[in-house]
Amino acid sequence: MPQDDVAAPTGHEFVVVSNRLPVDRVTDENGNVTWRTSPGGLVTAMEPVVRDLGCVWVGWPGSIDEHIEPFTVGGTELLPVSLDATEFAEYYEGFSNDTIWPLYHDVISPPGYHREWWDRYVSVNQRFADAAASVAAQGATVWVHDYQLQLVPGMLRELRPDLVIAFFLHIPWPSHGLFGQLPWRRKVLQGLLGADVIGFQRVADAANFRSAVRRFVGAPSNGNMIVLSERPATRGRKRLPARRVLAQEFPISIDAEAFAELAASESVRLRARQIREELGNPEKIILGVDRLDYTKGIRHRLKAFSELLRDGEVKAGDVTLVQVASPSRERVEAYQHLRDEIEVTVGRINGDYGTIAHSPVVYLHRGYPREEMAALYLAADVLAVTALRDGMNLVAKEYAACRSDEQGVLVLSEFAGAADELRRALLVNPHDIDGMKAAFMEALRMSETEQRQRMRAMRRVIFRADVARWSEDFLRSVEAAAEHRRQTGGDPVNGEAPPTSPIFLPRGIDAALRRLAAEPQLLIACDFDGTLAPIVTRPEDARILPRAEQALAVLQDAPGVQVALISGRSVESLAETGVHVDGRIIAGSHGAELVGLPSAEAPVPPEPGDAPLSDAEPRWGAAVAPSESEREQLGRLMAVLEPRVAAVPGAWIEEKPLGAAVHVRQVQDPTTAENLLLALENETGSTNAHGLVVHTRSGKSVLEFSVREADKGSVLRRIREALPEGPTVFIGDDVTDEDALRALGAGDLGVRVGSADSVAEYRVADPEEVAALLARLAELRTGVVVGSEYVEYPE
Ligand code: GDG
Repeated sequence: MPQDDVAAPTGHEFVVVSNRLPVDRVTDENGNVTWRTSPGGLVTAMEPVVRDLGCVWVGWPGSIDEHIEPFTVGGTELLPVSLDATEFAEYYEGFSNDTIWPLYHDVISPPGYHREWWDRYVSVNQRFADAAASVAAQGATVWVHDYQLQLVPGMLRELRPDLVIAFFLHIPWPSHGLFGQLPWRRKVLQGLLGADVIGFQRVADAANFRSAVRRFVGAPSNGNMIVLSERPATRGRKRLPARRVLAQEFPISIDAEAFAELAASESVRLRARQIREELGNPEKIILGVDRLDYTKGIRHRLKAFSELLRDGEVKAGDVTLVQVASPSRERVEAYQHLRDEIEVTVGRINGDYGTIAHSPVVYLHRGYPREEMAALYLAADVLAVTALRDGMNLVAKEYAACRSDEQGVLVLSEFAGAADELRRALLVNPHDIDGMKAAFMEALRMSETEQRQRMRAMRRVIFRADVARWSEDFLRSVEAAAEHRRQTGGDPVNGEAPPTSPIFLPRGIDAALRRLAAEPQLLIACDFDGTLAPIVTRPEDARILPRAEQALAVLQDAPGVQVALISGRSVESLAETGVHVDGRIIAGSHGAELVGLPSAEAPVPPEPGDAPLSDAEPRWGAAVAPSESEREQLGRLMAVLEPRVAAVPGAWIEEKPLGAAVHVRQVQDPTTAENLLLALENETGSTNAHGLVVHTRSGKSVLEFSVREADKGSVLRRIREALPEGPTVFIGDDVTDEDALRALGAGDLGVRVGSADSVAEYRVADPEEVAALLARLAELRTGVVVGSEYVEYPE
């Protein structure tokens, strides 16, 4: 077996380890050897990171049975790890691509379990670990990539406990039912758990992993943090202290700017026009770009397309499907079958539905330079990503990044990680052929305006969450893990005060918050009393919880986020509590008052202690000032309320610009309080003798009267209409908040505080939990950690 030269580059602070080095060898006709960057998901994603950080990259150079000295390409030092023919067949083609790949992609193809493959996987992983250990400086960070090297973190920890070890899995993690098939499941988990941080593409992947760890290793997790107990020294193995391992999703992305620039170049645009011409100027082009892999759903896509041709919904010449299928794993049997199957299908479709002038499917089994890919993206009216399972799918993101003209439709499988972020794609279940056909037709017929709206929203997501942001987020977590180790020696118990009173948020809400945090535009609307501020006896004593205020302040400063307070209180009374109103939309008196809408004329926000509102001087503009008849009604209302309320000790009237509220919280006897409210309701009801036309609403120990019809639902709708399109979070605790909760739609998030009946999807117990929820959202949106309380999300 050839010996690797692992001695050359030494003492690196940052080491990347992946199966394949990010370069391909090119030999020209004179026999000169050069290296050029190789295509592929991992390489595309890591290239900008490596370019910015500088590092040594450990990996296999792509040739068999050859020893290659370390070399440098574009400032990155490359340390080749050799593989011989048996290792290539058993470690790479066998265990990696014929066991783990199909198993982790939900056994779309049956995985093979062979003990000799496993043995080879172990020995090759050890070689990678040895190579990385030999070039890493004391305390360096080593970032290991992907499913071929799952044992490397554990091996590195044994060799070099000083290292900070990170692992990122580019492919999905299966449910524990499937993962449990693997005969070496515990060893794989233990290998991965050598890392300090394990990154996954999707929330569900990370959750599946933690669940497998609980089940097969017995290690519990606290939220995203897995807690490993100490491993005592045993024969031949040293003691490993108790540690914690972060297992969390970090959805990978692309260098969106670079793709946009490439697509904007004159040569690429010209080439896009040429492509259309070369295809005979069809009305519409559907494009597929995939490695030729059974996970990508190419067969399902072809089936849907061929049925559309059969049904006469599309015609050769009008619509062309261009399928780029880059060669992949060609010696693995399942891939050979797939290729045969696809090529037969393409031939059949073209034979059945083609004409002399037009083939409905243009199938290209080769790789192309990036410029050509960008030109294809520009030429395509529809991009079809119909993967049956896909960690992320960068092609989907690249397409949107290239489309600065905001045209083009993305048909995207819900089983690709990208579907978590690109919610404005036409999402499809690729197993549902009829559904996919309908989506293709919708895409082909979509108006330019709708294409623009959808594409613009997707581009915002991609440009904000680009690959730089991905690596920053990941490396920030790695740095936090390193800092924790420095401070505590890694011990999760000694180093850190255990959380005293963990705050639990409802199951599933964290995933919803992550999704919302990634939206370009977001409205966060909250009720005040009982939601942001604990209920107190005297309404003037109510104060927003500091943590909630801090979280709202952070959110409000984040681009694309709008904060709104929607309260039953008058705006004036809300301002008197000291809650910040600057830069926020404030709906008072259940929406009868509305200030701070971005399009409205800038109102003067009230300051606590300002003179109270007077009829003669309406400070809130026309939206609030009562009309002549409303003023008259207000007079009648007070004439009815005042004597009756004055007769009940503890009851009092809160005057509002457009109504009044009668509070009975301080009335000693609940029956007296209830009787007063009942009497008032009768006196002001529809058949009252006072000529009153008022709207009443009862809340907690309060009955509200308004001379103008308003409810929190209508005002929430009004606020949404005035803002750019995006989802809404609404949180409220009272029965009057149900109107707002009912105004929410798909993609929004409704949270009810307390245990009363509600249409809300989620529930939290009290304002403390609301504060924790907002803090979590602020952290996800901005990275700013608000408050130090520990928040736990039970699964
Ligand atoms: C794995 C996971 C995850 C393809 N053909 C050509 C070419 N490509 C480029 C694409 C894209 C990349 O390769 C493919 O990335 P995908 O994400 O679509 O898929 P996988 O290769 O399966 O990648 C995947 C990814 O890792 C990253 O974590 O998203 O889920 O399976 O960038 O543009 N590039 C060029 N010529 C080609 O012919 N130049």
